[in-house]
This record gives sequence, structure tokens and C-alpha cells, in this order.
Amino acid sequence: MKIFIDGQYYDENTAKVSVFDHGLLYGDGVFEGIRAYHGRVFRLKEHIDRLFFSAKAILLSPPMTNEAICEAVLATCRENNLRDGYIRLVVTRGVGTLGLNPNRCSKPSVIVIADKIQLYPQEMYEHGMAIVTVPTVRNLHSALNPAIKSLNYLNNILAKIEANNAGVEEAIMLNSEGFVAECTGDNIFIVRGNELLTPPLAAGALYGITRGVVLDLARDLGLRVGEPNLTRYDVFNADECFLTGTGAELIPVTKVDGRVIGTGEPGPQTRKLTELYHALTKTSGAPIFG
Ligand code: PXG
Repeated sequence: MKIFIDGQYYDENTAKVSVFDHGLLYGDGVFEGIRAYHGRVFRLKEHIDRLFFSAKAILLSPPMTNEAICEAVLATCRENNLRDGYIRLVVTRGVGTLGLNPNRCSKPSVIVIADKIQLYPQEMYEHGMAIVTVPTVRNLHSALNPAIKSLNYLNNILAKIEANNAGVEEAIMLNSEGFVAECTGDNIFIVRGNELLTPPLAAGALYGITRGVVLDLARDLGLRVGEPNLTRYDVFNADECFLTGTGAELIPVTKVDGRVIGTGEPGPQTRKLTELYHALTKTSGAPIFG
């Protein structure tokens, strides 16, 4: 596997970052997780735009333009002959000195890894997954804004550990007010009648690319879409529930905190949206091989 670091390709054994990189020392950097399907990178522009928004929010100027980073993603896929897979794009603050001051870091680093994706078990896509609400609450906007996809993912990792300890793969994270924010690496949706609802960004959700695509598909289907504050009560009483993410795509949720959601099987709107999502990934995206 060839890995892109600052304009050059390295073999996976020699692809290294410095121990003085503030990405490692302080989690000072931003990242994206992107999918390639059938030789096309899905929603590439949206991912790179979000990367630049995350970077701007932490006063990090990527050393490449938006277009150059898009091209680096495509070129790294070509270099690895990757048609289907997962692309991890990272921009770190770069090499600095011990001490927090980011001004001591001379130049941010850009890393692109194009690899295979590990998905949730197929059985869960067919029959739904069980999730739980965990005690770790989502970061406060006023502390570390959850809209920033930063290298500091401990908030999510702690919640993921709590989910794993409870024997499940994902967790609902509430915000400090007790409203549903999102999951550790996925956004959450509920279906209520002909309404599709997902928490607003202000509740602590990431502006998920998959979330945006699903909201568009739902509007096309004639569903009423909304982004109200949601509580666990709303989730427990939903007709359907599913999660969205670049890695997960759409995955049905049929049990939350031991309670059965809807019929206990993936619902019709979830299935329809999943079908439309898959159709879209087959036909749209930035071509890797021209
Ligand atoms: N919330 C959080 C906190 C995320 O990290 C999402 C929602 C979904 O957003 P997208 O844009 O992907 O629809 C994410 C994305 C991984 C992995 O390696 C994590 C994500 C995406 C891809 C892979 O676990 N998280």
C-alpha cells in the first residue's frame, strides 16, 4: 500500500510521522473518512469542504488548496489501484516543539491513506442493530465544538468503549442538556409517520455527509424532514430508527437500551432510503481513473 505524505508516496512500512507532530502530541489536526465505490470517490467535494471548515475552526491552514487535496485523494486511490474502499485524509498541525503553542509548528502535514473498509456485520444490516445510551455526554460547543472533525476523538472513543462494555457496537450520546446528539461515529435518524427526524447540529451532531444525502433523498421521497431536538422518549417511540455514516452507510437500529423500536425489524422507510443511497453510490462521485 502506498501512502501519501506531503506530496510523496511511501510504502506502508516507511510511512511515518514525527513524534514531534502536534497531531500526535496534542490531537491537534483534522481528518476526513471518505468512501470510494466502483472507481468513484463519493461526495469528495463535500468531504474536502468539511475538512477546510474543520481546519478553519482550529486556525489551521492546510498547505494545499482545496482542489489540490481533492486531486491528492484521487491520485492516492490510483496509486493503489483502489476502486472500492475507505480513504482517511488527515491534516496535522505538523512538527513543532514540546509545548502547546501551534505557532511553533512550521508546516501542517497532509496524509492520505487509501485502504479497505471494515463494516458492521452483515447480519445487522439485515435485521438491525442494538445500541445503548452511554453516560459520556457529547462535548460542549463552548469547549470543543462537535462540528469540528478533529484528531481529538477521545469524547467519542470513551462512548465507544462504554458501548462495547455493554455488548453493542454503537452508542447514543446525549448532550449536556439531555437531548440526543448523535452516535460515536454515526448520525442518528428516526421515522415517525411520514416524518424523518434527526438532531440539529446545535444539539452536538456532526454535519454528516451521509446525513445530508439521506435528508435530500427523503425530501425526494416526499417525506417531511425535520431537525428538532430529540430525547430518548422520541427514539423509544419511533416507528423506525437508523444510523448514517460514511463507513456504516445506513444501518437499521431495532433496539435501544433494551427496548424494541417499532416492529423490531428494519422498517420500510429505512429500507427504501438504503436502496436509494446504494443506487446513488453506484452512479455518482469523482472518477478516480478519469
Ligand atoms: N458523527 C461522527 C462523530 C463521525 O465521526 C459521522 C457522524 C458520520 O458522518 P459522515 O460524514 O461520515 O456521514 C461521523 C463520521 C471510522 C469512521 O473510522 C468514522 C466516520 C466515518 C468513516 C469512518 O470509524 N465517522
